[in-house]
Amino acid sequence: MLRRTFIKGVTTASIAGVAGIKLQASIPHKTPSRKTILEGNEFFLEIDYTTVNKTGKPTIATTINGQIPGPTLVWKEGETVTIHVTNYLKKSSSIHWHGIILPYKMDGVPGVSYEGIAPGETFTYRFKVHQHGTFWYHSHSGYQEQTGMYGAIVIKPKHKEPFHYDREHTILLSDWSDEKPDSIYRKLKLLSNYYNFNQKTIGDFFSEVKQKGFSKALSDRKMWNHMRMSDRDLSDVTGYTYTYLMHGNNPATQFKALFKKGEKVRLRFINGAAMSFFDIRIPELTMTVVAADGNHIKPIRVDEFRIGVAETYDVIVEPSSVKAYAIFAQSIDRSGYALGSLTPSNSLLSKAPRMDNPQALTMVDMGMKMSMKSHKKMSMGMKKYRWEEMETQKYPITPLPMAKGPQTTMVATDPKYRLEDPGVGLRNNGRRVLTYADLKNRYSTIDAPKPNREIVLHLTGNMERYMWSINGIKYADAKPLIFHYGERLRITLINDTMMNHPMHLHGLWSDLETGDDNHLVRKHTVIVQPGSKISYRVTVDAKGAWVYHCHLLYHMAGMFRKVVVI
Ligand SMILES: [Cu+2]
Repeated sequence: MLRRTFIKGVTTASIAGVAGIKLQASIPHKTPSRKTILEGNEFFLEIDYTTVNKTGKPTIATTINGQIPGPTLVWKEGETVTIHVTNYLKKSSSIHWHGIILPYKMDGVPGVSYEGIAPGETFTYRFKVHQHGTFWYHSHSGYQEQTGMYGAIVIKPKHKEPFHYDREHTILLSDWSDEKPDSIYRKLKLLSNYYNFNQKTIGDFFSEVKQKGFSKALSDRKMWNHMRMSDRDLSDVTGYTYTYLMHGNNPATQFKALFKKGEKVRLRFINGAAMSFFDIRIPELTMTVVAADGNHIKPIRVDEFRIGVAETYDVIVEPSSVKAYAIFAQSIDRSGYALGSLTPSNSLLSKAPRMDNPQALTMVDMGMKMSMKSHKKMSMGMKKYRWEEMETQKYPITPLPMAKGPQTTMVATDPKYRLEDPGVGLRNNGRRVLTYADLKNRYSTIDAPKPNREIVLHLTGNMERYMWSINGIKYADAKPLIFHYGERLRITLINDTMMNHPMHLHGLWSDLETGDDNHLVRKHTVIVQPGSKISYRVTVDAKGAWVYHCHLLYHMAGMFRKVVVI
């Protein structure tokens, strides 16, 4: 199946690209700008159906200004932007500005911020830009994000940044499928591992027996069966249906980032995928990470980093040879990759390095207590990592409703903070991999009182029935979370499932506890690793109604909460 994925990208070389055939619509169109970068303080965006070709087969996409990704919007910190969005779809639509701090009515979540944008209607967003850095925007309606509705936002800073670069490129990663999202979701509901071909086979079982002996192999199997999970469940939706795109290009057409020898190049990475995490590296180059989710961090030099769905990272590289370097983004389950070239010439393309082998989840990823024996074995395998116990201080915990039942078939019995853990597939791979423990805000945490209270949220699920929830309660049955205006809240997330969940809180920053209270890194999206726990602090400084949810598109229906600030 890996082969098929690979071929999917390669055979399209001759015909790839956007075909650009417009469907007929009943409303007269004002032709939007086809520019891929729009700069200024007034923007016109059109949501429409466009035929695209990402795989060798023309397919109808939902697009913004006819492009995938939509145009990169360049704003300036301190200015007010006005954005007119017209919906030419036959269905209601919306655009949400991810990670942007703004009045809640401008946040673009249908049913919470506003009613959405009805077919044929134009909604005008207007808000002051209070921040700078790399962000993105996407539809918050149905599965429109999966079918092409996403784009990058670059906000130029008011003041000079504390690092130098000669040029920059914005690189939005995404996962494209010719299949309709409803059909993907239906298949997941029928058989949650439909797209997962890394499942162990009976042949694997016999090689395990050889390695571990029959009873150990059998008891491991029993444990996994009991959990109704497989240790190969790294992604729900894989390269079997996905073609991974780098700024709209498949691995055959390749995204190209130009450089001249001796230049420092800033790369703004955005994960705009619906379901896919990527592990990014540029073989032979060290990347200096300078920003996470738009905010400056203390620079850190790495060979590789994992980017969860909806996260952004800015890195600076200094290519020293006149040649094409591969910008290589493997999907977390190694079922495919996005590929681009950092190249001195548009005609010089890179070659993809070999993908790593898929790794199996371990007891650690299940949040289970390890016996001394297995702990020893584990720490031999991962001797670099300490699982920190960050229980420094206790804050009063506000109890929240919890439910046990069909929504929760998994439970992490011993979840740990695993900030130093690069995650499954990246442990001890011989490369210097970024972890959350490396993320320290470049500046001192401003204006940050100690939390006055804490809430604990369990990320829960039933993998077999493909149901996702928070505290065992799906969104449809849940009451809103109440935050108090002016408070400093600590949120602890415990992941009872074996998937990574990128949790996104709208309207308010998530100040992630990574070991130094004076340099809490500000994020808008926080990965909660399988079987782990993580905490952040939130200054509740924006009134209104917001949402808080897992950013994996097919998890969102259940793992979602409305937040009301009173
Ligand atoms: Cu999720």
